[in-house]
Amino acid sequence: MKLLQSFGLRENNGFAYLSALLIWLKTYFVQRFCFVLPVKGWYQELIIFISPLSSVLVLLSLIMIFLRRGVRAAVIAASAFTSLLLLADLVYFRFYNDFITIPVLFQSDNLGDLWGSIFSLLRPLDLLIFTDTLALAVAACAMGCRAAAWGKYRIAAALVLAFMVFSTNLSMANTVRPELLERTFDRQIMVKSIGAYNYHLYDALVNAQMGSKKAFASNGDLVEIENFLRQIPKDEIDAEMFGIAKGYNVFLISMESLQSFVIGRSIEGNEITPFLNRLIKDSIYFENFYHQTGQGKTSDAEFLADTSLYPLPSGAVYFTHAQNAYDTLPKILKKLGYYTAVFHANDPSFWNRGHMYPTMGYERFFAASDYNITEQNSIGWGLKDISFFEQTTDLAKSLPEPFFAKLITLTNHYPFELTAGDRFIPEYTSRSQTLNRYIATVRYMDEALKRFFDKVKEEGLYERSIFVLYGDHYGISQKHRKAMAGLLGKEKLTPFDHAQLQRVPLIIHIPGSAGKRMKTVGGQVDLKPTVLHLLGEETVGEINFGHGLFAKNRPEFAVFRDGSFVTDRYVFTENTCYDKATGEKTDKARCEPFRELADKHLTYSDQIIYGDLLRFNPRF
Ligand code: GP9
Ligand code: MN
Repeated sequence: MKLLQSFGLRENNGFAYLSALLIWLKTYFVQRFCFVLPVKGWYQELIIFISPLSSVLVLLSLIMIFLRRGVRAAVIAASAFTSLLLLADLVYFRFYNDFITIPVLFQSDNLGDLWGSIFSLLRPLDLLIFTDTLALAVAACAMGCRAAAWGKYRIAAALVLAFMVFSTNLSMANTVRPELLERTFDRQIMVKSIGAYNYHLYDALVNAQMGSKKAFASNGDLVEIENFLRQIPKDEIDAEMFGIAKGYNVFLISMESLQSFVIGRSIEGNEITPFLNRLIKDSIYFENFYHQTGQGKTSDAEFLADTSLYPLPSGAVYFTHAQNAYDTLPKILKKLGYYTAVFHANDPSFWNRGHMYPTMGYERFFAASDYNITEQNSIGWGLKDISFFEQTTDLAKSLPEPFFAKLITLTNHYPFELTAGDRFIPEYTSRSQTLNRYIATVRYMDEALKRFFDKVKEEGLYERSIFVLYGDHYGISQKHRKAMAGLLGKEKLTPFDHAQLQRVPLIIHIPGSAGKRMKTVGGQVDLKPTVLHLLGEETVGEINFGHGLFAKNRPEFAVFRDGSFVTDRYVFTENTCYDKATGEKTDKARCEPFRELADKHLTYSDQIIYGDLLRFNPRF
C-alpha cells in the first residue's frame, strides 16, 4: 500500500495516469506484435510506439470533461472498450489482412464470412489484451485506488499534450509517407503511422462527411448531368475499328509510372524501351494520351479506365467511395459473357482494392497471396515484374474465355530500385538520382513486357487476345525538372513542358492488325468507351465523360484533375493559355470555351461520386 501511496495511486490522479500508461502500452504491444505490420528501422519503431498516446490522452480527457463522479469506473470501461476494439481489429486482420472500416460494418456479407470462422480466428492468448482492464479493476477494488476528476487546467494540459504528440506523430509519419491523411492509400500504413484509434476516428469522420453529401443528393441531380452529356453528339466510330476485337480476350495492362518521354528515346546508344518501340510499330499508338490522375495515383488511373468518370480532387475515390454504384467496364463485359479478373501482387488493403474490386464488378482478384513471392523474386514494392508476368500468365491460362484481365505492374515505382542483375542498361547520369534510377527500371519493365508477350504466345493465348497498355501516371515529378530538362535537351522546362510531360503511352495491340501512330488527343477517361467499341459494343446511354478514341467526331480534349487541359491547338495550365504548336503563351480567350467545358466535366463527375448519383440510373 505504501508503495502505491508513494506513487500517488490511491488518492488522487495516479489511477488515471496508470490507466493512460497501461492502455498506451497495451495498444502499442498489439499494434507492434499482434498485427503483422512491416516496421523498418528505429524511426518507424518510434512512430508506432508513440502513435496510440494522443488518442489515449483525448479519451481520458473526454471522461474528465463529462464526468465529475464515477471516473474510476469510466476509466476501467474505457480500457475494456479499447481492448474490445483491438480484439475486433485483430480478428479482422487475421482474416482479411486489413482493418475494419465503417462501411464494412454495414456490409453483412463481409462480416458474415468473418462470423463463420470467428472461433478459429480467436486464440487463448488474445485474452491478454484485457490485462490492463484487469489490472485497473484489481487496483480499484482490491487496493482501493481512487480516481479524482480532473480540474480544467489538468484537462487543458492533457489536451495540449495530446495535440503536441499527435502533431509530432503525424509529421514524423509524413516524412516516411508524404500526404498520409490526404491520400489514405493503405490502412496498414495508416495504422502503423497514426495508431489504430486515430485511424478509426479518421475513418469515421471521412465516412460521416461522405454520407452527408450522399443524403442530400436526388435523382434530379443526375438528370441535369445526363442532359449535359446528351448535348454532346454521339460517337461516330470508325467502321474499320468498331468490333474489330469482338469476342477476344482483353489484357488491360497498367504500366507503373510510365511516361511517354521514354518511348523511342535512347541514352548513350541504349534504347530505354526497345521492346515497346518494336511493339508500337505493330500497334495503334496514341502519342497524345494523358494521365488524369489525382492523389489516388494507380487507383485513380484504374478508376478512370473502368468508369469513364474522373477521380476526386482530393483523396482516393477507391477509399472514399467504394460503396457507390458504378457502371463499369468489367460489369458491362460480364454481361457480354466475359470473365473478369485483376492481377496485382500487392495486398488487397492497398488502395482499398479488396473492397473496391467487387464494387467495380471484378469476379476475381489475384493478389499477393496468389503469387509465389520470395526474397529472390522481390524488390522495393514487392514481386518483380518479370516474375509477376510469368506467374500471371500461368494463372490467366486457366481462366474461362473470353476474359477481361487487368494486370498492374509494380517494379517501376518510386524509389525505382533494381538488383544489379536486372539492370539491362546503365542508370542515367544527372543530379537527380531518382531520374537516373527511373531510366533503368523503365528498361526493366520493358524487358518484363517482352517476356510476357513471349510467354502469352507460347501458351497459345496471343492470337485470341487484344492488349491495351497504358501508363498510369507520371514517375518523375516537377522536383526533378532540371535533370529532366537536361535529358530532353532543353535549357529549362516551362509549365507548358510540364503539362506535355503528363503524356503516358497508350498502346493498343491487336494481333494481325497493322500498326498506326495516332495524334488524337485523349486521356484515361476515354479507355472504357474505346475498349467497348473495339469489342463491338455501343456506348450510347452510358454516363461516360470520355469518348471512344476511334470516334471520328470526338472532341480533341483531355482534362487534368487540377483543371489544366489540352486540346489539339492549346494547352491550358497554371492559368495560362499556350499555343500547342509553339509552346508560346497565347491569348487566354482562345482557351476560354474549353475552360468552361473542363470545369463542367470535373464538377459533374465529382457530383456523381459525392452524391452516389448512379444509384438513380435506370441501367442498374
Ligand atoms: C500499389 C501500386 C502502386 O499497389 O499500385 O501504387 P501508386 O503509389 O503508384 O499509386
Ligand atoms: Mn502507380
